[in-house]
Amino acid sequence: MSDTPSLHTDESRYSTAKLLRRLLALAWQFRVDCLLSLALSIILLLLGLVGLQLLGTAIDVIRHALDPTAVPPAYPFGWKPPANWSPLHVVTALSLAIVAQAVLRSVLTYSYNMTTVRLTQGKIVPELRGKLYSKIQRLSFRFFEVHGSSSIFNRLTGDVQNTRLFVDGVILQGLNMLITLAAYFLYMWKIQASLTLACLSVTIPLALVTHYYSNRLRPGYQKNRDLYDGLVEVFSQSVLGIQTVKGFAAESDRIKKFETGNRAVASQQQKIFWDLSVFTPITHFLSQLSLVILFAYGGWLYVQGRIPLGGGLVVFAGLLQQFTGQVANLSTIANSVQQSLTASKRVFEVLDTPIEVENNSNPVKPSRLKGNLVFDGVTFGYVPQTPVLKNLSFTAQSGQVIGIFGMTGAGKTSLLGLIPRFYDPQQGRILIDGMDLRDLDLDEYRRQIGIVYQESFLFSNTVAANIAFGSPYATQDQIEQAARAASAHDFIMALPKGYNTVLGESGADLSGGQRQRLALARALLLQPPILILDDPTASVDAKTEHEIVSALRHAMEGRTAFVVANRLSLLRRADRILVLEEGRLVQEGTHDQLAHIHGPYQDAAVLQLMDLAREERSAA
Ligand code: DCP
Ligand code: MG
Repeated sequence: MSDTPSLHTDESRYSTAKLLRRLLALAWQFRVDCLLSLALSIILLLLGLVGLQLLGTAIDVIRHALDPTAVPPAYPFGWKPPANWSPLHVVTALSLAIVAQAVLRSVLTYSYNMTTVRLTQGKIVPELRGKLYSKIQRLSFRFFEVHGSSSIFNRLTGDVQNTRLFVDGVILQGLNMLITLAAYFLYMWKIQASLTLACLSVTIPLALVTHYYSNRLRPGYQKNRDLYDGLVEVFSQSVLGIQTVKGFAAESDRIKKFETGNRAVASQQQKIFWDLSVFTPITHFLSQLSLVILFAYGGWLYVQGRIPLGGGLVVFAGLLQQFTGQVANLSTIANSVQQSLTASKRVFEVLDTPIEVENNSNPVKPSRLKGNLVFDGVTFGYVPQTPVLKNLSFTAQSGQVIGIFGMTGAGKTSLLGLIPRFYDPQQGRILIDGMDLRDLDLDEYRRQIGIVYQESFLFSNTVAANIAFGSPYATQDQIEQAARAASAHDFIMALPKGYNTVLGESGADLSGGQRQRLALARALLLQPPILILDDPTASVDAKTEHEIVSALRHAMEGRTAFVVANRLSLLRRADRILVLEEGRLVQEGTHDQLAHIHGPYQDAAVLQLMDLAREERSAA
């Protein structure tokens, strides 16, 4: 299973105290809804107490009717039944009041549930999810290099849900519990003080046990989330890479891998449940114990004549049972505390990740650029200690086509990535029309760059929408013009619905060359002064290559273009070719110049020419 590395090695940033403070701040943000929900639960509590009191009174009325020597009933709320009512009338009236109380409680319970759901699912979750999503969209590439997509998905879904659990499952439930316990305690104390203390003595071990298990559960939850990330990763990669999986007949391998992960998650889950299944019976046992104390000690008090056997004792038993029930609820709350702490750490980690490439405080919004680009002593590495581009300096004039040539891993894609400022170099600077890239408004600047990657991502949408991805306001005419310039118009018209054909996931129903031409149309629609092409013909056949190259010839006119290519067909048209070797610029010149100088370019040229000659000979 792959371990997901943590974004922040600085664990002190996520100490329990700090997490709690941030979670409380989250709840404070929704204080009005929280108060409303809390108010409803207090009303429910009071109604419940009224119901119990009415029940106690009814019992005393019946007892008194059967045995006039028994204690006379004490009526609640200063109410007294009219003198002409028989006990039957009184009991009937009390019963009706109890029913009314129950009906009112049902209605209020409904609105309590609705209020809480509206707060959690209607407000907190969408807010957190939205924040997380926009943060993830803005984060720099490094974040995605460190994190698996599954870990990101899980944070956006499950962890957001468990973070909000802190508000309803911990704060609201916890406050509700405290208030309820206080009210019950006072009520019981009023009925019989020493009996209350005796019965409630079990809450101390109950609280201790809860504390112990709460601490024990947390690392388990954390581990569980990490394992689950790994499992989802195996799954999502198998789906995304299904072609490779099938091509290499690796299905049974993947299934085995999934099974291992599946079992790991299951046994981890079981460990948590095992802890829980020991914990829950202990708490139940302790709450039952309090009832035993009630009967033993209460019976003794009755024999001593210190407590009457009547409605009061029934009310007491009812209160006690609800009291210990609430204390046992502590386990649920403790569980929620741990779950929400684990989840919120994973959510906050993302929210706290610094955006590495960002606008400075006062960015310049460039007008249309000319496209004079200068690399000035640029050194860059994905990890600062291992540079992949070393002290690179060159100049590209507006309108020039710059070819970039080099072995695989030489740093070509990395060089291209610095131009739209996907990364910042560790040393040196990059200037466009004399301005440092770091001073420009990122979005405005990037909109002036058209990019075609080695492999292009197409969205599951229509052809037209894919071409217009970077220019949502483009007209149909403009889209077609861009498609023509990219030699894509003809094959698009041959698709079942032309420009309105919906592409399968990741453009699976197009050929490699067709996808590249759509990507080129997408880049050209921006009318960018700067065009970046990362080996656009790497994965196409010679005929398609020829088509793309002739499309590109038009496309590059009037733009500063950077073209990575290994085939000479594209490079020979460049105004200048940069030859990279292990991140260093080792040669620079036109095709004709470089072809006559001993070096890596000449070697490649000779090899390709020999291949060509051999092909021609075997064809003849
Ligand atoms: N590299 C890295 N992290 C990344 C991308 C690349 O550490 N996210 C490393 C791998 C290589 C070096 O940087 O050692 C240069 O990688 P490039 O992708 O820039 O190499 P090329 O584009 O030249 O190679 P190719 O022709 O295969 O595309
Ligand atoms: Mg590359």
